[in-house]
Amino acid sequence: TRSLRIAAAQLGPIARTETRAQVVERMTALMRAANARGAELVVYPELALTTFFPRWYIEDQTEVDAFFETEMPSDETAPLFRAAAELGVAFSFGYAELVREGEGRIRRFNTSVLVSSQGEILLKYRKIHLPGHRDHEAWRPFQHLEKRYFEVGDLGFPVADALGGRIGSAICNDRRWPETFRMLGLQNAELVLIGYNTPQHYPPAPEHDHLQDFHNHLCLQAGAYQNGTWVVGVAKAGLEEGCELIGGSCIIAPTGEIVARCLTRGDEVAVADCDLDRCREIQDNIFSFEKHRQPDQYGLLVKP
Ligand code: ING
Repeated sequence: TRSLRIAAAQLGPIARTETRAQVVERMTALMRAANARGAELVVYPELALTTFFPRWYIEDQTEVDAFFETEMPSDETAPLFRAAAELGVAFSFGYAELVREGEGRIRRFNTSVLVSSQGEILLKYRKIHLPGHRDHEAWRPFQHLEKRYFEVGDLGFPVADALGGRIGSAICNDRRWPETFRMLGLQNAELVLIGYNTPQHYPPAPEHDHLQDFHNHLCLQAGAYQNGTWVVGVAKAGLEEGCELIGGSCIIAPTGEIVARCLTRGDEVAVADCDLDRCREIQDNIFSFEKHRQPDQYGLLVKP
C-alpha cells in the first residue's frame, strides 16, 4: 500500500488587519499539530495568507496588490517553509500571486502550490473557474470580485508525480465543475487538493444558503468517486469581516466516503491515512476509462 497520512488544516477567519506574519504563525501551529499526529502532508485553504479580499470593491490597485505575493517564499512566508523542513512535512496552500512579466506587464492569479519538505515547489495551479462578477454590484451585501482581481489560470490542470503518487490541485469554485475533476482524472490523479472560501450566503440565490454545506460535500464526494481519487477539501471558515464562511473541511476516499472532517469553523486539523492504492478499486472497475468511457460520444463537452 502507498499510504500517505494527510492533514486538512482548516483556518478560521483572517481579519483584514491581520499581518502575513500572524497568519503564518497560525499556519505553523497547525503544521506542528498535524505533524504531532504523524501527518506527512498538510493542506491549507485557498488564499490562506490573507482575508478573502474579493468581498470588497477596492478602487486603488495599490491597495488591492497589498493582498498579493510577489515572491514565494518571501520573508513573511519563509517561517512556514522552515517549519516544514524541520518537521519533514510537505504542504499545500493558496495565495494571491502577482507576476511581473516583460515590458512591465503584471499578471494576477488565484494560485496554489504544493511544496516538498525541502521547499521545492512540486506543483503549481492557477484557478480557472473564477466565480462572481467584475464590477461593483451595489445590490449585494458583499461583493465577489474574483473576475476583477484575477486572470483565468494559464497552467491548465496539472498532475504531478509527488509524494509517491499522482497529485493534482483545484481551487474553490473549480470543485463545482465536473470538468475540473475529469481533467485530473484523465491524468490518473490519485489525490486532489482543494482549498476554498465559501460564503454561507449566496446573493444571487439566497434560497440555497442552507444548502452550501451540502453542495460543498456533494461536489467533493462526486469528484472523488467519479474519478477514483482521494480528495482533500480545506476551508477558510467562520465569521470573517462580517461574512459567514462555511467550514466542512474533509478528507474523502476514492469511494466518495468522508473519512475525516473538521467539526468547528476555526483553526482545526483533521487527519486520515490515505492509501493511494485504493484508487484502483474505482479506476480499474466501475470508472475504468479504458473499458467504459466513450469519448467519441462526448464532443459537446469541449464546445464553447
Ligand atoms: N467561492 C465560492 C465557491 O465557489 C460560490 C463562490 C459560493 C459559488 C456559493 C456558488 C455558491 O465555493 C469561491 N471562492 O469560489
